[in-house]
Amino acid sequence: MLSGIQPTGSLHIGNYLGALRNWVREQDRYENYFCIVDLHALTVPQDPEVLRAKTLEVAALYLASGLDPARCEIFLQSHVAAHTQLGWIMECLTPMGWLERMTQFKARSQAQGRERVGTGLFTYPALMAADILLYDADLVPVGDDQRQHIEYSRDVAQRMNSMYGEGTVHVPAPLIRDAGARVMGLDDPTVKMSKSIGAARPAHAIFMLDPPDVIRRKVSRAQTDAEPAVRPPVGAGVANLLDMYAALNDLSRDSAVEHFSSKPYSVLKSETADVLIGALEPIQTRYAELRADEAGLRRVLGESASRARVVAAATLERVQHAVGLL
Ligand code: AQP
Repeated sequence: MLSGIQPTGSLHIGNYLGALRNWVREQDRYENYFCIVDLHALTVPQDPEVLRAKTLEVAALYLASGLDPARCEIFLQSHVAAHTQLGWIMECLTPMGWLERMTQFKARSQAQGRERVGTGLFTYPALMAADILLYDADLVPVGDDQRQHIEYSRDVAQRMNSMYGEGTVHVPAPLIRDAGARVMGLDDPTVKMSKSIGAARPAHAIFMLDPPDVIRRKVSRAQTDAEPAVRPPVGAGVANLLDMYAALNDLSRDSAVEHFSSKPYSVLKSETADVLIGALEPIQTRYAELRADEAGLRRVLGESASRARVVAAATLERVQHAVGLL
């Protein structure tokens, strides 16, 4: 199993429910590779100091959330050079049209203008395919927003196998859980919660390191609708709160609707804030301990990277040979 998060800002509850929590829960079932995809972060402008700080923050949050370095490799993408080496080969195998169809690229390039976005934003799915294929991953647990990129990784893996022989690379599959797969913005439930929007608009996201009073305030101000109480069919803002409540309590949306049926939104918000605080507080405590021992954190990253390099080098060599490199 392989997955990763970009250190592009503060992690939010969407990153936790859509990705991290599922990784933690399933870490006993698989051989796990969880990277912090710092090279992907460079696809948009970054302040170098902030990027370094956020990289360590994300690493500590992986561990604080419960990823166990004895059961998972936890490392930085940039510390395993094979990612960029295989990324180049994947780029060469990828028709431009495939990347032009990626909705994330289309949305971002439309927002910023094609002349202004970096080429790395366009080609980053090829690097992501390399991330996955290097470890012969069977499964890639992600939130719903990454479905198209994983589909592309499968397509390019199949293309490589059909050109250079079956088994050159292993074809991966996405693992997308229903609960928490798409947490929406608190201030605008029509867009997915995201780190970058959250940095610009603090009311947009619950960050994993938000203190309890901030969580409570943000939830109390979350967008709902003109109805006074929870009654189906619920609007997008109410559905988002119900889904968070359900995911954190391991309930279905229907059970959450039943629990809050006809109760005012103030009750929904107060109980949702309670479960958010209850889930995040122990993570925050552990996080503080981990940050107090930065050498220990760096040691985990270093040792994992050494082991990951060995696995990645074997795949890279296989592919390099297959495509005709001496
Ligand atoms: N809102 C979300 N709901 C559920 N899952 C989500 N993920 C992200 N947002 C949500 C999942 O978190 C993992 C890490 O994502 P990423 O950092 O690689 O990139 P992203 O999807 O672009 O994350 P953000 O938060 O939206 O960051 P920015 O603003 O920097 O782009 C992935 O598994 C993703 O599915």
